[in-house]
Amino acid sequence: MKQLIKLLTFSAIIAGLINQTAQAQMHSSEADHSDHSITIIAEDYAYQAPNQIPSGWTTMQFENHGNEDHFLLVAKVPDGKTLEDYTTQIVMPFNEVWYALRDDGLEQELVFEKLMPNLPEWFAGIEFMGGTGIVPAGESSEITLRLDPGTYILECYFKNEDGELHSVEGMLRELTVTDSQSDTTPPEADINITLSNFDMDIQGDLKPGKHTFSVHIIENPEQGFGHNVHVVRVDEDANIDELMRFINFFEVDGMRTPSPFTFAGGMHLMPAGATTYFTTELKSGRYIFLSEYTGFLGVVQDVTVE
Ligand SMILES: [Cu+2]
Repeated sequence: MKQLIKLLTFSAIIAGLINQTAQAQMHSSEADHSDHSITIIAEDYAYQAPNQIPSGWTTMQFENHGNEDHFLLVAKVPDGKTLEDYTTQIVMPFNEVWYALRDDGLEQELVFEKLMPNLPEWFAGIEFMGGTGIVPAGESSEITLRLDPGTYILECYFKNEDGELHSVEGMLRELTVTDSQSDTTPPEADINITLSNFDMDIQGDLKPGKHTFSVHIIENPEQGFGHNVHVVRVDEDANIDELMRFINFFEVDGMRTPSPFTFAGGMHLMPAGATTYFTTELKSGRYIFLSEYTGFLGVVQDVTVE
């Protein structure tokens, strides 16, 4: 019976995808106008998502149907590069370095020295365009990004209990953004987060309820990878040093199942100069807003929602 339900759910997803593709084709043959919203489902370990979407602003409803935390990182690869290139030339060298950390005691300070010679030149041409923060099992997250035409990779590199990367286990998918233009406009934000290399500024009324956050990165050439934001719901006596350790991918038990923290929204790595949006529901209590690449593992805003 369980198997049947699983199968039925799967067929429903496929039917939904076919429907979405048909609609997208219809729109592009009509007048290239569409209000564009898509659903991306995370499972242990795969994404269900459309194969192509129009360019412009896209709202992504991300649903975690798995039993572990997952996230979505949206990476634009240089023209001509494919999912296979990304897997073999980018993910695999990262995975090798990860294994060296996990199994051979490689020191974190030596990670880039070991990694960089194994990455292709085109690694520098990858643009991380945003994505969700970490989304707990059974939860969902809504983000809005502006995407130009091109080839994109969807990726989750959270680790399972055995310390295998979700990406290597199957959470990698190609998404084509077509020349057709979406008419979607960005949402109206009531909270504005501005990130620079060493600061996070949060403007707005952080009261309980649903909020749409804008995230803007101030143009600054120093941080090549971009910036991100994690929203984490914590207890009064939470150990913030432990949280900062957990969010560090290079820690052996960092970003790994079982997650000891409750993530509640955010925005994945995005480029300087860009603005993105995420919607999340806040309850009353204490939250940590952190940016792991801002100030190089360390910008933290400790806020009370009341
Ligand atoms: Cu995952």
